[in-house]
Amino acid sequence: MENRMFCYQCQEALKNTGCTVLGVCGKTSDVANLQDLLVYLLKGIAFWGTRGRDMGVVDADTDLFVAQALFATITNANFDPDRFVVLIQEAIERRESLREAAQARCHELHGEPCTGTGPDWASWKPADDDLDTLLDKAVRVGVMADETLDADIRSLRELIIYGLKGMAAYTEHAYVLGESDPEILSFMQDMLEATTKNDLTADELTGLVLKTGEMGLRAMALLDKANTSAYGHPEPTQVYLGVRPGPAILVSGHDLRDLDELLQQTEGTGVNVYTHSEMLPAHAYPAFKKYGHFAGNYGGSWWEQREEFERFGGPILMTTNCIVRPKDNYIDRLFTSGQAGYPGCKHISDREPGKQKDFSDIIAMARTCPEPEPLEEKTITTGFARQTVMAHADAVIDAVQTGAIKKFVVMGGCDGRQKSRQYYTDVAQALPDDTVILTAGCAKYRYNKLDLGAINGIPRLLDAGQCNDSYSLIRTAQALAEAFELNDVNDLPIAYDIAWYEQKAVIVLLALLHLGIRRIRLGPTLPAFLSPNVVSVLVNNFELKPIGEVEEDIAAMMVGK
Ligand code: SF4
Ligand code: SF3
Repeated sequence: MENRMFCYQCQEALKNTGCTVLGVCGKTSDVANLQDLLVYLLKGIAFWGTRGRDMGVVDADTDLFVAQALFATITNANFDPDRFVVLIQEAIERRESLREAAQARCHELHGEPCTGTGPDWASWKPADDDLDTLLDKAVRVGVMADETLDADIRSLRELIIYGLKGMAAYTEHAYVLGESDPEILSFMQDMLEATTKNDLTADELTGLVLKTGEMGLRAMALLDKANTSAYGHPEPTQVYLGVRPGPAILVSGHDLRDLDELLQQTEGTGVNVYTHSEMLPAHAYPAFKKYGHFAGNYGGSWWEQREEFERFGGPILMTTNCIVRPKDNYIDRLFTSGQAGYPGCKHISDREPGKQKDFSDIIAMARTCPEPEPLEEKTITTGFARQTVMAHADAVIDAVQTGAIKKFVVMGGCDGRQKSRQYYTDVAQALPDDTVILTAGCAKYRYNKLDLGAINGIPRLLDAGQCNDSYSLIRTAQALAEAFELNDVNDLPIAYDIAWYEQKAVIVLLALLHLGIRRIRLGPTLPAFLSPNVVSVLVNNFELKPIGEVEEDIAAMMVGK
């Protein structure tokens, strides 16, 4: 069939090659193409933004806009073509005003009018407001637009762009909570610009990939600071998975400020609030524990939502990814906020300065809906972020020194639909009793309901939180290396068996590579966007490897391979 789109940014890319007609995720070809056009125009903003910055022209709002727009293109966040049309229009307006400012400054500095238009992405404008005009352009600017481009260069450019998308998501979450870092934002434009440079070699681009990892780590640190400053340090917390009587709202995604404001607005209303998927770790933050109506976590991983949302009965708020195509019988109960979007779902407007988002429609709907149907009666534990683990450092170090803990296995990342992800459940179950699993992100739903026991009071599964809380795992590893007086984190008794799905996992992976972490197992498949030569570089320099058979992988990890 004719290619109507091309996207290979996530782990579920069709046949591990690319989606060409419709996304496996449900993304239509129009949305995929509009996302390509948006990224193309962001490169145009970067063209003028990087040049303007060199001359002292800075547009902080546009710098943040680039992050927000990149965030909107991550897998399973926004499926709404209308929202992408608006973002495209805004990108063009912002690019033009940056261009004018940069050219005016250039004129001032050099005394001559500066009228260059730059390349197509820095100057293209649609002839009219028609969607078809945008789509006509969009199909000519995507990942495969230049068929003659060297496969390794394309691979490295896309690796950088997908890393930036993950970084953008974390950065935007931090900004929402009032933490800022202009260097992260300017780096995004430097890298977008770098992906347009034909004179950069594969080696140079590989260097930029690792720099992207370095900046990704900084974005995760910024978000960690934002979350812990606003809501305190996560504490080990038992989260109830059942339901209680009363109307309810389900909150999913990663945006803690949305949850915070929703909890405030539902307090005293008789409406309970439950978390879903990546929002589960919110229960561990001290600031949210005061809410008696913060009732528990409902359901499992993102990809199981179609049945669970049906059974939940009440309204559901998706604050970010992962949205799955909703069933007709709950689409009118599905709301989106922030960069998330789905056609036919009501989108909650962004907050006005000094005000909260207005969740009154969701709350009013909750009162008219049936109570949630129970799914399971159980509790699970979360909240083992860096401060908690370090508070018990003596016990952890002692357990390692006495041999009670032989190995930590980092199994963080994303979950997904593919059956082969059963591997992670099997590994968690088959790991020897003297191992401890460190996790973060929604990958944990493959094993967080298993009873894995404890070692000297230390649970064998330590969940640090959301995918961005991989930062906590990194800090924990660094602190252990210090405690054991090791210069190299690779000498720690830690193995990495990571699951990826979308672009936030890409930036976490790049952050680990930047830190020089070797012998990472990555699954369930290696990214389709990595060319064979790029895979070879990662294998040769970092001993990165695909997951294999459960028993063999465990045996290898136990001996540090
Ligand atoms: Fe396919 Fe993933 Fe792209 Fe969706 S995000 S279109 S599933 S590669
Ligand atoms: Fe999961 Fe979508 Fe990535 Fe934040 S909710 S980790 S996949």
